[in-house]
Parts: sequence; C-alpha cells; structure tokens
Amino acid sequence: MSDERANGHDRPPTGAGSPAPRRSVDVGTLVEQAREGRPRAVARLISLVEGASPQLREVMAALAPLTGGAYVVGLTGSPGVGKSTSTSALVSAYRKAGRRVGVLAVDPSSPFSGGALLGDRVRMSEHASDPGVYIRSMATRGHLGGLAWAAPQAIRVLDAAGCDVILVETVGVGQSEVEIAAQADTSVVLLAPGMGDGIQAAKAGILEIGDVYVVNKADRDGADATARELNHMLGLGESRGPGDWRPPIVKTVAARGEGIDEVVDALDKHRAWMEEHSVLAARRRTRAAREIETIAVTALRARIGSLSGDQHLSALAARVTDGTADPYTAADELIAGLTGEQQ
Ligand SMILES: Nc1nc2c(ncn2[C@@H]2O[C@H](COP(=O)(O)OP(=O)(O)O)[C@@H](O)[C@H]2O)c(=O)[nH]1
Ligand SMILES: [Mg+2]
Repeated sequence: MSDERANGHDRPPTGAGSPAPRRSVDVGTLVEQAREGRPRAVARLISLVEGASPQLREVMAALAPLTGGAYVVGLTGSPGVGKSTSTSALVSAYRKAGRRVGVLAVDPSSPFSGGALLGDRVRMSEHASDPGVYIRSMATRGHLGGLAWAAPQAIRVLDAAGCDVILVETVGVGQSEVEIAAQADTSVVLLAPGMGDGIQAAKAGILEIGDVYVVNKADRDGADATARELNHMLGLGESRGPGDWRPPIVKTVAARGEGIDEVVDALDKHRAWMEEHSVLAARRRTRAAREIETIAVTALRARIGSLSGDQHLSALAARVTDGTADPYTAADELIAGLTGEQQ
C-alpha cells in the first residue's frame, strides 16, 4: 500500500531531514490558547504531532512545563468488546465529578482517522458539545517509531490543555495493546463473554498488562464464566506478596452505564495504591525513558538512512568487503562518526 506515503505520514518525527512544514504557525500563541482549553488550538497541536511537524521540537519545549497534571488511563481489548462505549460512559462519570477529560483514540493500523473510528465518533457524540471534554482520534501508521512515539506527544498536548483525566483507546489488537499500556498510568483490559477471550487474552499477553480488568456485556450469557476463567488465569501467574496490587475484575454493561462507577472506583484505588508505593513516579520515569529512547533511535535511524551515498560509509563498506574490517567495528565507527558530528 503506497497511499500512506502520499498521505505524508512517514516523515521522521524529530524534524531532522523533514520536508518544509505545510504552513508555519506561531507555537507560542497556539500553546497559550491550548492552555486556555481552546479546542481548535488543541486540535492544531495534535495535528502537528500526527503530521510529525518539524515545529514539534518547539511545541514540546513549550508544553513541557505545563504537563504532569493529567492521569492517563489506557483502554485495550479486542475490537467490538466495548472500549468506545465504556470510554463514553467513563467520560460521563468523570464529568459528573467535575473533571476535565481528554479522549484519545489511537489507530496504529491505519493512516486515516476514518473507518473504525467513525462508529466511535457516534458513540462519543453525546459529549461533542461539552467544553470540558476533548475528543480526538489519531492515526500513527507510517510514523517511524509509530505508537510509541506519537501517543505520548498527543497525551502531552491534552495534559497541557488542562485535562485531569486522559482516556486512551487503542483501535486494533496485538502489539499495539502492549504499547498503549506502556503509555498509561493505569491500564484497563476489556473482555466480553463468548469471544473465546480467555484464550485470546493469554495469547496477546494482556494478562500481564492489566491493572484493572473489565468483563463488559455482562447482560449476555457467559459473563460470569468469562470472569471466572479470567480470575483463574490471573491467579495462575500469581507471585504476589502482601501489599502488591491485585488487579480487580469488574463486570459492566457499558451500553447501559452499569458498573461504570465500580470501574472508576477501581481506577481511583489503583492510582492511590501506585502513589502510596511510589509506583506512579517510577512508571512515568520508565515511560519517559522509553520515549527518549524512541526519539533518539528514530533520529539516529533517519541520519543513518540518509547516509546511503555517504563517503565514510562507502569506505567502511570497502574495508568490510576486502576483509580489513569486520562489520561490527565498521558499525561502531559509523556510530562514533554520527555522534561526533553533533558536537
Ligand atoms: N449487549 C451489549 N452490547 C454492548 C455493550 N457495550 C457495548 N456494546 C455494543 O458492542 C458494540 C461494540 O462496541 P464498541 O464500544 O464500539 O467496541 P470497541 O470496538 O471495543 O470500541 C456496539 O454495538 C455497542 O453498542 C454491553 O454492555 N452490552
Ligand atoms: Mg472503539
């Protein structure tokens, strides 16, 4: 598929070697407006993230001192399990409690924000006119660094815009679930009865990432069995000590808002537990470390990628082919040359 290239989503996110920006914007003004919670400014900033704008460096520098206030909740689970419905119900619950909420629907599989997200828009539509809610979908496919790079930047925009809670829903399955869990303070894994979900869960490795488990569609047959099976599987891998977090299993009927208060309660408890045990700060540091790593690796890859006609690389290649250097030594020299360049 070549359409994502045409869509311009495959530029390196660091600005290095990127084409000129479509239209230059005044970052200071945008950030100031986003901070006041103006939706258009927030939208522009997330578009800069999505488009991997060269102005991102400036944006992130301006946002940095404004961030850290938001609590990030990730929602993962197979398509159709009820993530968007649950997200919408959670938004209602948080709004009732007077909190400002950001919703980020991330689609790592598609360069377009249409398709699967269209139905989500409908499910979220009741919040569309609420100024205390910011809803945004974002596609990450084609980015070097993908979800691991793009999601934290968009989260930072919503954080700086004053969201108290940010709900991140991933559209898609597999690796993206694990990746999005790494972005969240608390990860919610959703299952539904009758989808062979217990086995799916084990396969996808999601039994390791859930801080809170939700068995949605509890109005359907088999919800109790799914919860039991899940409980059993969680117990199998258990080597928890006293004081360790034991992920709760909450049954919901998201479509009717049933059980949502219990989910909010479980999220609050997990947050309190993390704060009490200094886990929250540690998680956030791990997240920042991953983010720095992704940006650095992406930047290095972009620079190495642009070396194809480079004389130094050609010379190294000649030494490897004539046996006067091994490829590891040559790679070391190449990297040393790259990092030396920067100083
Ligand atoms: N029976 C039942 N259907 C639900 C429930 N929650 C969501 N649904 C339906 O399941 C379908 C998929 O929901 P959606 O939230 O889009 O799932 P997502 O793909 O995980 O975001 C929709 O038709 C919802 O109306 C529930 O608690 N019970
Ligand atoms: Mg959805």
